[in-house]
Amino acid sequence: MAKTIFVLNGPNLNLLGSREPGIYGRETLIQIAARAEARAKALGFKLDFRQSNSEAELIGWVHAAREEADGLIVNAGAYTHTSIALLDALRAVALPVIEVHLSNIFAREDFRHRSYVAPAAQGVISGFGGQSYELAVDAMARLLGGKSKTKIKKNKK
Ligand code: CA2
Repeated sequence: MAKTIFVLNGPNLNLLGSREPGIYGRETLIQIAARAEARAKALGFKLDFRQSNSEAELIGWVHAAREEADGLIVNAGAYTHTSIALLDALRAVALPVIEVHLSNIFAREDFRHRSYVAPAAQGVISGFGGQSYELAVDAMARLLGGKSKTKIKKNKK
């Protein structure tokens, strides 16, 4: 059976495509999800793509991932910069976590440079717009041992 990757999206990401195209691009979250799902399918994984404006709901999904998922890709939106509760939840779930952002948070305001999610993550992908999610799927597939694992052929001497 295909391994499942939860992709959790935080507050206001449901507004993508409608405002702030200069920062976040013109794609909607639904379009981003479709591209990421196609990438996951090609690599033999299943995505469960979710968005919530509620910190409590996001934490509930992290808890549920313990039973229902093999890895987590998280764009916590502004909770990235505020939520110790989300950090604690991500640390408690013994699954690989990849933090993802549409924008390059390090090229923006100082308050966005700090991520409370990052200490719980294997890595952070930030600044590639909707493509950040596809890159995160690639990275997660490698962590989980999917089809994208690089095979090095040794030459017989
Ligand atoms: O770059 C990212 O992915 C962010 O996680 C997006 C968050 C922001 O608070 C983080 O610092 C970086 C904001 C998402 C809000 O998205 C909007 C989209 C359209 C209109 C208004 C907000």
